[in-house]
Amino acid sequence: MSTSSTSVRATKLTLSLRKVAIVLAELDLPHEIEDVQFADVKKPDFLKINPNGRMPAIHDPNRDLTLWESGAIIEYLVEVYDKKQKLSFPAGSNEAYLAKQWLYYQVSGQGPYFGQVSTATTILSNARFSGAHIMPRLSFS
Ligand SMILES: N[C@@H](CCC(=O)N[C@@H](CS)C(=O)NCC(=O)O)C(=O)O
Repeated sequence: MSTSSTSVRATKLTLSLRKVAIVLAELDLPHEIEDVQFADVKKPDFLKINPNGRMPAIHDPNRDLTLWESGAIIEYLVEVYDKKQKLSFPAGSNEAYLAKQWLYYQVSGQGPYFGQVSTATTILSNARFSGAHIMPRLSFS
């Protein structure tokens, strides 16, 4: 079966994109990555793709399906394209539920915490360069 190229929209820097890109590469699925800037994800063009204004999002022309949320994207790619179970396990097996457990842990716990650290680090380092004081100062007399 020939597979048309899936388009992935996300800035190349984000961890959420890397997870999806790794799955696409491991499954040998042709794809192209459209480099979306952070500044653009809350604009109307991107909100038409993901009303939550976050990346990554994919469009799979083979099924005319647009999807967002990295966990949903990964589950979709694996269920539809990992027929030889290179990255997945038989549906209903204990291993399949354990894999799901780790996926949910990553998207609901580890991912957001790492995101907060990355955002805070960026804000703090920008503030240091600009000389701005973004942290409230306490003074005692
Ligand atoms: N739960 C979402 C999180 C997506 C997310 O937070 N993406 C970040 C980049 S890693 C983003 O689009 N940030 C832009 C913004 O929030 O304005 C997923 O796993 O896809």
